[in-house]
Amino acid sequence: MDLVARLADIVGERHVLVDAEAQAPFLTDWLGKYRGAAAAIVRPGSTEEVAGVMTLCTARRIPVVPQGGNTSMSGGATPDMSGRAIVLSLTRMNRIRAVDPIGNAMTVDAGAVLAKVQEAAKAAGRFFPLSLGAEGSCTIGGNLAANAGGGAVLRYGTMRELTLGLEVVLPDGRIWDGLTALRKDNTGYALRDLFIGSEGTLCVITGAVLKLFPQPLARATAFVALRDANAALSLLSSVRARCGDRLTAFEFMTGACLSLILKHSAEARLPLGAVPPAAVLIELSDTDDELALTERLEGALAEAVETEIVLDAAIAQDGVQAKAFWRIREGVSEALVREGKAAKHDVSVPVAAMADFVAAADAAVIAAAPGVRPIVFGHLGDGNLHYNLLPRMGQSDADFAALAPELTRIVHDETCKRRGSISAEHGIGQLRVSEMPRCKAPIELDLMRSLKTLFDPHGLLNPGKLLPAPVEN
Ligand code: FAD
Ligand code: 2HG
Ligand code: ZN
Repeated sequence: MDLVARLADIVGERHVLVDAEAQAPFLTDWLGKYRGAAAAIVRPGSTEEVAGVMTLCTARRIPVVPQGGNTSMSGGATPDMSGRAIVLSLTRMNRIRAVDPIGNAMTVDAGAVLAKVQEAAKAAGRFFPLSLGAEGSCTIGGNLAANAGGGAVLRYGTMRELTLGLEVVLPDGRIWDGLTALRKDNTGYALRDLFIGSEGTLCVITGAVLKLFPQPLARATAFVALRDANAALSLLSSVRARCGDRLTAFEFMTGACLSLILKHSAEARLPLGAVPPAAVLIELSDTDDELALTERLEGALAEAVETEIVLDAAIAQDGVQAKAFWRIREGVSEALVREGKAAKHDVSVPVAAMADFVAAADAAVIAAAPGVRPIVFGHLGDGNLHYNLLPRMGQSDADFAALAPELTRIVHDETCKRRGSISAEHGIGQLRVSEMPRCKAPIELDLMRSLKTLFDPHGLLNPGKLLPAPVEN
């Protein structure tokens, strides 16, 4: 029987898409950088159906590209152009399976949309802290596969730290039910932590047990103008000393980011007068009362104004204003897309080295490509910067695309010099795969390849992503 008919037997005919128009949204990425082709888009409705699809695809040696909300920033969920692969879309599997307010845990399907998971936690009087610009469409499976970070990592950690248990399907169709909610379990190798961050190359994640936290009842949010990244680091250190764990987010943007947002969003309004050289968005949260929290933030900022670390600051007067501050920060990616095709980098370096990194990377890329426009923002408190480069004004896409690999090498060299990482949160996907041999130790690549062969001996899961093909001797 042909492949499509067999897949339809497993998931139902309606859930196997072969029509070009129906397939289109699954075959390109959010940034519009990659395009692929597929034998079918397959939309299973249960873990057993995923297992059935994997068994069939392994028997027939059909590549499988797992996909959630398709918001990857590294081309991680887009198949290649061969048309041999199927895209396995998990979005029909979107149930909240259980919420346990006493154990502070919830069990969800991998295709559940992040915003729905946050809402379900809230409805139970609890809080799920992962928060990012794509939360209205990204899924828990994608968040896990990418080990997503976002705006609250400083306080709560990345997806790996927010997860207690996993359910996965292996390429041969076996199901591992690791859906436990244990906080302590020392019974050998941490498979859960290996699968998280594996970018769809080792298994298909079908379910997860997530950690819940108390609902923060108070928030205080400020938009702060600064001279540069050095001032931002001084401010981070003093706010942290005064506010401790209440510091939830510390997000950095250069003046160039703010100008770009103002250019592309008619409704964006800066809470400060003129566009400053740099800015940070600070959020404190607590289960205590709001007045005390706001006073704490005001105190920290007043001290920083006195010592001339801060040029100007606005504190949100209510939730609506706080949301407007966040919209500015989360609008940078969209503004970048509207401006042109950026060379995207997602690096982390030790927090103390961040200002030095920005200065060195800016100088090096401008020397290599005069007029290139660094648009630098990100999660400064986590040591993670989105170091984006836009072409010089008037430069054609083709000209800039020819230059981009060299600029990427420069940015990554500055990163590695400081013992940093070339992907802090977006993953390697296909965007960074060619940089892996330059930036990862051979022993690490070797071990990763051995694991890949163990779990996926025929190399069928998400081929071409994360791991570069080995060099033949
Ligand atoms: P997809 O894009 O569908 O897939 C991502 C990767 O996971 C692919 O490799 C795919 O093969 C794999 N995958 C998906 N589902 C499964 C599964 N069930 N089993 C196995 N593998 C699977 N990321 C951050 O970390 N922090 C941010 O602040 C952030 N902000 C963003 C803002 C915007 C506007 C956008 C568009 C993206 C942002 N991202 C951010 C990037 C992205 O990582 C997240 O949006 C999200 O984690 C991806 O989830 P998804 O469901 O869309 O996954
Ligand atoms: C963010 O922090 C996202 O807003 C997207 O991780 C970053 O567009 C980017 O480079
Ligand atoms: Zn980010």
